[in-house]
Formats: sequence, structure tokens, C-alpha cells
Amino acid sequence: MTNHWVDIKNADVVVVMGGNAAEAHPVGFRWAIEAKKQNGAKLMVVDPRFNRTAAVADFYSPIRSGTDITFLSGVIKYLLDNDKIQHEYVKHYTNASFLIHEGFGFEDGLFTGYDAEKRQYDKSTWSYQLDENGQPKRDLTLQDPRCVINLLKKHVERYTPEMVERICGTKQADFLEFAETVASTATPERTTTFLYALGWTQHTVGAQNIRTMAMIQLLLGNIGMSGGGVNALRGHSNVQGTTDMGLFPSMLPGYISLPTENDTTLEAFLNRITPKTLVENQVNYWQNTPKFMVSMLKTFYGENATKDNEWGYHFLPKQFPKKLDHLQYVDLMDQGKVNGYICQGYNPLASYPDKNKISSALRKLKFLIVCDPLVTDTSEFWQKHGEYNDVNPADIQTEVFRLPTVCFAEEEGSIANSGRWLQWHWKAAEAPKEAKPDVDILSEIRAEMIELYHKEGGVSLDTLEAMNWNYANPLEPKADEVAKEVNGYALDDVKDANGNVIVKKGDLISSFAQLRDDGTTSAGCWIYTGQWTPKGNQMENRDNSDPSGLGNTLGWAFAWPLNRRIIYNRASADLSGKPWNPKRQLVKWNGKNWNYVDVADFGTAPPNSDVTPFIMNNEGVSRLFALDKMVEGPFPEHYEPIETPIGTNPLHPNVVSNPVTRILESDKASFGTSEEFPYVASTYRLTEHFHWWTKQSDLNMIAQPEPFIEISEELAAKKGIAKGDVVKITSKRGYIRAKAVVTKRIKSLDVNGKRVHTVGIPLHGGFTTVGRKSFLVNTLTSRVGDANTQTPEYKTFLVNIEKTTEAL
Ligand SMILES: Nc1nc2c(c(=O)[nH]1)N[C@H]1C(S)=C(S)[C@@H](COP(=O)(O)OP(=O)(O)OC[C@H]3O[C@@H](n4cnc5c(=O)[nH]c(N)nc54)[C@H](O)[C@@H]3O)O[C@H]1N2
Ligand SMILES: Nc1nc2c(c(=O)[nH]1)N[C@H]1C(S)=C(S)[C@@H](COP(=O)(O)OP(=O)(O)OC[C@H]3O[C@@H](n4cnc5c(=O)[nH]c(N)nc54)[C@H](O)[C@@H]3O)O[C@H]1N2
Ligand SMILES: [Mo]
Repeated sequence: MTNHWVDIKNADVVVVMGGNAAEAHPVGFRWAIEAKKQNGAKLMVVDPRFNRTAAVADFYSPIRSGTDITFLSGVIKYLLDNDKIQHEYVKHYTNASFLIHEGFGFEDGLFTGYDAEKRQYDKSTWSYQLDENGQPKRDLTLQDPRCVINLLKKHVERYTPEMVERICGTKQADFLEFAETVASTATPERTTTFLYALGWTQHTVGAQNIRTMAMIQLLLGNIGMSGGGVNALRGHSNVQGTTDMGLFPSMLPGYISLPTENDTTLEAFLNRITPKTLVENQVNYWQNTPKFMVSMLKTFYGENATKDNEWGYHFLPKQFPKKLDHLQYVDLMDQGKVNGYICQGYNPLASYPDKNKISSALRKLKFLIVCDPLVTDTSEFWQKHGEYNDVNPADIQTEVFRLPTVCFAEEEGSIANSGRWLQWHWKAAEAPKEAKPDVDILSEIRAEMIELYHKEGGVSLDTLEAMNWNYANPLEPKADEVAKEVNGYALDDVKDANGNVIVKKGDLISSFAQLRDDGTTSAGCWIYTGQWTPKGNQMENRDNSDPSGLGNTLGWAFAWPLNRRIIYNRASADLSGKPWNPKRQLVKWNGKNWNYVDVADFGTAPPNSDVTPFIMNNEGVSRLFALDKMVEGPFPEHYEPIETPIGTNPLHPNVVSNPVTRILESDKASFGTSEEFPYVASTYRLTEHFHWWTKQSDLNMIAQPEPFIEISEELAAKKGIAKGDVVKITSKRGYIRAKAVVTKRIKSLDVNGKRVHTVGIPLHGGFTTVGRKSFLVNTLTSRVGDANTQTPEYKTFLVNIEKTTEAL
């Protein structure tokens, strides 16, 4: 989230789109209800299903899954056509006025530079025009046809209300009511917040869905504003923490890229990833990357990281020159190229697409280690469970080890929530029997491996031994030791530009502004610096006073970065530092100094200097034109899902789906067509369960005992299915059987002259359960990834449905 949970209450319009907050985030959703109660906010839901959020909304409209870019681009067109944009904000705080390379264009579904053979773009024209001093050219009158705003106008011309209806199946009147309501917040007095989750991310155009919404927020002047923002409602309670800490295949902690094998020296690597300031005087905060990187290497390798060995850079594992993502990893496993797999807090047989392929891949391993508090479908993948796991154990040689871990309530530590708050929690119960904290298990594996290497030899022992493992008990690192290590220490006296000591050797660091690239500081994850300062554990703070009434409660927990609650909050005030709306004041220039309600997101430079609020971008403004940051184009474009029910793209029949979508060679034959599989399937959550774990808990199984699928009355009539009938649902990858719920909550839609029916499938079934065994939903889904993030397309794929006579 750019903002945070409590801040939702400040919005005038709350859009829940691409998520079902009432169901999947029932506690945080109270702030959407507060917005209604306190501000009379309008709650708007656009979703393929009339879901539990829709049930309490002021507006609901259906949409065909996978078509939000069309809908949202229609909104952008509406805002531009009806002059519903916040002009000063757009002019000064976005790249609307920047001139784009003369060579850039868009034609018949493709941006300039497409290479059909490689399925990728040469992005060299997705760039600014530069003047003789290397500065981007701008036209603040916004007249030049090469201005971003004019190119955007042209790009969205095709997204008329008629086209929205034709592609999305949403009625024009509904669409226009939505656009008008959102447009009512183009004034500084009013804001819209967008709450989204997987209904937007789990598509081959997932990242562009979110960008399209972010562009709307920029046009409305809603980013950096209290009650505005781009707000991802995240998943597992600490998934924000896992991404912050670099649990991506291509990231290090603090959103720093993992080097590839081509980055042969630290200097070359840092030169590649550190952005040069593009517009003079801008903050360009990422120019500090070397300080964050060297401090991280000092945390990783301690005294083994020296200037002479490039701060231990060569100990760091590198990714392949081409990103090795999870789709490829399963592929490698399936080709027998992976010996062993440590699977920790993850149940891929249940959660990963194309269950049959995962099952086949796990079979090729020599060993599988599952670290989990529970028995999981993955740890039992080798057992036969009727049609739900139809394998022959005698054929499977993989040796499986189960290492029981504790659960969060059985240990202390911090959890990062969607609003970037790091909150400390304390141990509430002893773990049962042999269960151990994950960190102890990993520590023991480390110690054992080093011993074995010494006994038996092997490659890369040096990298293992170089790791800094400085804990009172190396087999049981404590949460406070790790939290301080992540925060960072002064390894020598840290001095300011005048040579004054600002942090004494041995002290904890208080701010990432104190980090250095000369080996005098450490910090495991720069954005977490400040979580544990010489004043103590900031994550333990529990003062909920709220002087502004906006809910920013700076004394409650610690929010990264630097306890800032609303990112880009400098954009909440105009160029002269005057808040756009005094009731939403976050920062204000009083003529001499800045007054802060939130932690400032900029230097102390006085207003009207050239410095603009988007300090993480090297031109200082936000981007309506994404430059080369997205793989499929600088503007969003509608592409059909890989498995499209209409078999064409009404905008450009020659380019149907995202042309740079992630598809591996070995999966090419695994996609179905609408001739064979005519219905759209989508998978989702129920409040009563949490993924695949609560089927192990009696109370949850009592609340929601039996998985089911949902279809519209129209489809039920067409296929002769009555409620409670057992149906078989088949995709190109496999089939499941379950009972059918026939409901008014899912409507069949008219799309491009065709009737499109949706099959809804809750995802919580499986065969390791205290209740009734049932299907694993990912038997049906496909291995295709979002072009930028590789997130699988779980929300839209094609199936057939038939009634079966055989009982379950
Ligand atoms: N009780 C409970 N809560 C949970 C979880 C759980 O398992 N149980 N899981 C947690 C996790 S890890 C996550 S990531 C979050 C997920 O939170 P959500 O994303 O809110 O959860 P989903 O149920 O996947 O809901 C997605 C919604 O998107 C809609 N949708 C599908 N396709 C589209 C589309 O193309 N456009 C639009 N506009 N909408 C679409 C679906 O109909 C559904 O209503 O929930 C978290 N909270
Ligand atoms: N079809 C379809 N598939 C989906 C989705 C979808 O919407 N549709 N959603 C996707 C999403 S958003 C997500 S997040 C994934 C979730 O996929 P998974 O993360 O694989 O699913 P979970 O069941 O949450 O598994 C987490 C495991 O962690 C264990 N665990 C809990 N606490 C601890 C701990 O402290 N230590 C360890 N070691 N283990 C612990 C739990 O017991 C559980 O077995 O599923 C994805 N798959
Ligand atoms: Mo998730």
C-alpha cells in the first residue's frame, strides 16, 4: 500500500476491484465501512461475481474476468474527455508534459520495437526526448503532440463505453456511473482509494491492471493524499515482509536486484542498477543504492567482507543471465535436473498451477524436505487418495523428510502488514513436541552442511563459511538478534560531511540516511533501518494517539520507510507547499519551515525549488508513460487471457493475447481453446478457510465442510444441472469433480456477440484433511505467467462442465 489500512476511512469513494476484501480481509475491511459511516463514502465493487463485498456496496457491476484494462482505460478516456483531472498535479507531478521519442508508436496491438521471434521488445524508443544538455524536453503548455498526455489521449481513444461493453460485458450505463463517481474526486477536496488483490494480479496482464489504476489515481491527483493511493491488500499476514526481505527469485532485501552471472564485479553491478539523476537537482533516492548494497554485504559477510574483496560480492549467489523463475524451476525439476528441494511454509502441490506437472516434478527428486507445522498435500504427494491424488506410491522413489516447525503464535518476532507497519508480537504458547522455529532448523542445516563439507569436500564451502553468523547461540538465533542485525549497526564511527560523529561505533543505526558505502555500516534490509534504534524496539510501540484525526498514529509500531505512513506525501501539497486540502494536511510549508503531520517524504528543501515529490524516480515525477519499466509496453493495452473465451481481440485480431507473456517451451501444448473448453473458470477464497491449512482444523471444516463450484442459473439450465448435482469440470490439464451451487450471484455476460458463462471455484479443497477429501483446484490451472511478475493466470482459464452420475 502507498497508504495504510486506517487511512481507508478518509476516502470519499472506495473502489474494491480485483479483490474481495469483505471475504479475504474481513478485519481490515472495517475501514471501508468506517469511510461509509464517517464520510458518507461510496463503496463501489466491479467483480465477475456478486461477492460478499458487493453485498455491502453502494454500487456493483459485473465484468468479465481478465478485462479490467479495458474498463479502466475507458475511465481514463472519460476523465480526459470530460476534463476531470487535477491539472496542477498532473502538470507538475507527473510526466504528462515530457516529450517522447519520435520513433515511439503503437499499431495494431503492438508498440514499437517488437521482435516476434524472441517474443520481446526493443524498448529504445520508449524514452524521453533529450535536449543538448541531456535533460528531458518538456512542454508545460501540454500542446506538443509528443507530450505524454497527448500520446495517452490518443492511446485510449479506442476505449469508448461501447468498447467497454463489448469486451467486458459490463453495461454502458453501469460503466458511466462508475466513471462519473470516480471522476467526482478529481477535485482536491475529494479522494478515491482503490483496494485490490488477486483479481488484478493473477492474470497475464496483472501488473498492467495495477498500472492502469495507478494512472487514474495520478490523473485525479490522489497519490500522496490521505484517503487516496494505490492499495494492495496483501495475502498471508507477513507476505509484505517476505517481499521486503527479498524472497523473490530475482531480488535481494529492500527491492535491490539480485546480480546475474554477467555482473562480474560489484562496481559493474552497481553501475548497472543505480539510476543516474535524469532531471537536475532531483532527489533520485535510488542513487544511494551502493550504500544500501555495501551495508547489506557487511551484514551478510561481516569481517569477511572487505574493500579488497569487493565487500564479499563474490560470495553472493548470482542468478543466471536470464531470470530463473518458479515456472522454470519446476520445469528443471521435471527434467530431472534438481536433486533436492527444501519446501518451507509452502504447499505447491495444492497452490501451484498444473498439479499434475508439479506431481511429476516432485517424483524426479531424490529428496524432498518439508518444513511445516502441518502435514501437507505436498508432503503426502506420493500417497494414493482415490481420484484426488491418483498416483502409484510404488513408482515414486523420492525420499521425503518432514521437519515440524512452530506457528507464528509459538515464537516472537515481527510481522509486516499491507500498510508496511512492522508490528512486534510475542510468544503465546509453547510449540508441541519436536516442532522448532524455522530459523533453528535452517541454522542446524547450515552447521551440519559445513561439517559434512569438511569431511567429504565439495564446491563453494568458502561462501557458506563466509556468512556472518554472529548469534549468542548459533543454532538458535533469537528474534531480537536478527531484528537488530537487519536494522544495522555502525561498525566504526559514522561521520557527517563535516566530520562530526553522528553514530558511534557499535551503536544501532537510526535511519538509512546514515548508511555508508565504505564498510563502516551494516544493514540487512535498508528499508527496515529504524525498526530497532538506540531508543529500543520501535516495532513494540503501542501509542495510538492520533492528533490529526487522519489515523496516522506515528507512535504505533514502525512503518517503513522511516516510519512514514503515506508514501509520496509531499504530493499532498502544491508546489508552494500549501496542502491541496487543509483537512488532509500531511505536510505544510509555513513560510520558514515545513510542518509535518506524517514523516516527510522529501528533503528539507524549501518549496518552489525544482525538487518534485516522486523521489524514487530519477526525473522526480510520477510516470503516466512507464518508459521501459514494463515488459509489454509503456501504456496499458487490453490483451485477452491466454485461454480466451472469445478467441479474438476485438481491438486487434492479429494480436490476441499479451505478446510477451511468460510461456515455456514445454508448456506450449498445455493450453485449451474455447471450441473444446467453452466456459471461463475463476478460483477464489472463502472467509471460513485459509488456503489449504484450515482443512486440517475441525472448527473450519465444520463451518465450511465441503468444497463446491458455482454456476449461474442460465448455465445450469443450459447444461441440465440442478443445485447439489455432482459435476465434472475439465480443462486441458485435468479434471475435478464436486457438487454444484446454482446461484444468482454469477451472471452470464454478452461479450463480442457471444454469451460468456463463468464457473466459480473456491480453492480450499485437498486430500490431507480432517474432513472429507476433495479436489485440488490447481489440477485445472495453467502454467502461464504475468509477463512482468510471472504470477500465474489463476483467475481466468477455460473449462468444460458436465453433470456426472457417479457419487463423490
Ligand atoms: N479467509 C481467507 N482470507 C484470506 C486468504 C484465505 O485463504 N482465506 N488468503 C489470503 C491471501 S494469500 C491473499 S493473496 C488474499 C487474496 O485476496 P483476494 O484477491 O480478495 O481473494 P480472492 O478470493 O482470490 O478474490 C479475488 C476476487 O477477484 C475477483 N476477480 C476474479 N477475476 C477478476 C477480474 O479479472 N477482474 C476483477 N475486477 N475481479 C476479478 C473474484 O471474483 C474475487 O471476488 O486473501 C488473503 N486472505
Ligand atoms: N488456483 C489458485 N491457486 C492459488 C491462488 C488462487 O487464488 N487460485 N492463490 C495463490 C496465492 S495468492 C497464494 S499466497 C498461494 C498460497 O500457497 P501456499 O503458501 O502454498 O499455501 P498455504 O496453504 O497458505 O501454505 C502455507 C503453509 O505454511 C505453513 N506454515 C504456517 N506457519 C508456518 C511457519 O511459521 N513456518 C513454516 N515453515 N510453515 C508455516 C502452513 O501450515 C501451510 O501448510 O496460493 C496461490 N495459489
Ligand atoms: Mo497470497
